[in-house]
Amino acid sequence: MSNKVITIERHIIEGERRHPGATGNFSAVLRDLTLAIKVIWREVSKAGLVNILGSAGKENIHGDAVKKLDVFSDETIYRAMDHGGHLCVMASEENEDVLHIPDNYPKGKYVLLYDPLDGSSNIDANVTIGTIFSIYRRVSSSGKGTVADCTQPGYKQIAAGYVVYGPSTMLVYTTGDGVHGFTLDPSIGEFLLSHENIRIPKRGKIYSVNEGNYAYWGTGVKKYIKHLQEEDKATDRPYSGRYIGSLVADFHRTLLYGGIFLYPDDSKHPDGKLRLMYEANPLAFIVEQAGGRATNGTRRILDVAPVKLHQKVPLFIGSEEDVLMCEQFLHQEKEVLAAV
Ligand code: P6P
Repeated sequence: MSNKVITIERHIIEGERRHPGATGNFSAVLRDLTLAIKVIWREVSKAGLVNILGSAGKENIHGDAVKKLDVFSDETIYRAMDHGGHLCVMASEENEDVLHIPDNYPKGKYVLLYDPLDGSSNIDANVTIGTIFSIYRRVSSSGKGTVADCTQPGYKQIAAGYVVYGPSTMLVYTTGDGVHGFTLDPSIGEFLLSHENIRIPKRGKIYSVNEGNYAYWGTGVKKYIKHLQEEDKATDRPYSGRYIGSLVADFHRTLLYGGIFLYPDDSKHPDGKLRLMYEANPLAFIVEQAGGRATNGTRRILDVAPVKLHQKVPLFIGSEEDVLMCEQFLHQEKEVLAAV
């Protein structure tokens, strides 16, 4: 007997039914977002054919060359979400300021933050890229949403998810009730439940970091990576190194296979490179819901108090035992520095 065919729409609605007093608005937000993701998938999956590759001739606020697919994805999500009446404001990694809901549309009680197409530097090489999103309840009382609505600490998230546009396209999300993965069936254009209640292994055998930054690393990170590379059968080392350079792809592999992904702060990236609101917080919510751990080296990612919309944060994320081991090396470095 084959497994039940459960679409993401059905999963969302059934999940909401388990929350007494749920209004259905939240389900509508996720459903609208899923439609936008299917539209992005359609363009990403034919990117090499319709010559929409190449730079849009613009730079985003971080100075990265913006690819046309980035722009398309950013606009697709905004247009899919601006009229539903469930959001009071949005914020995108590609836009410096918050994105207001047009005056002619009603404002709702939710906030959507998104990275429309993460890993975009890989687009022309046909390497896996992704979309990341976070949903919060508004903190402002009514009307237009504010920057404060978009800079809440990560533990306030009510949902988070990502899409990985790879050999198959998968959508992974949590609403605080476990982590669930859906694989897109292109023949019917539906995301079908394929990975129910994903749990990250307590420890893995893969580390994922850009070793090209070795010269900039602190001694704690250097000693930790060297530790993983040493042979020691008693502690199942050495680990394998895997780095795609596309956060969603590196994180998705870490979530399913275990291990650790790290983008540390270093002398070239004093605050790390990844963004707290658009990357670290949603993935931290997901990894904790799957039994893993995420820290900036000194504090749980979800407890970091945001000070600005696009702030960067060091990220150490993955299997609980691997992240705890990494933290030991980081703390030893701080103790040595403090003793000097
Ligand atoms: P580096 C892609 O541009 C990105 O934002 C993430 O997807 C990825 O993890 C990281 O940057 C890669 O950065 O410095 O290793 O090329």
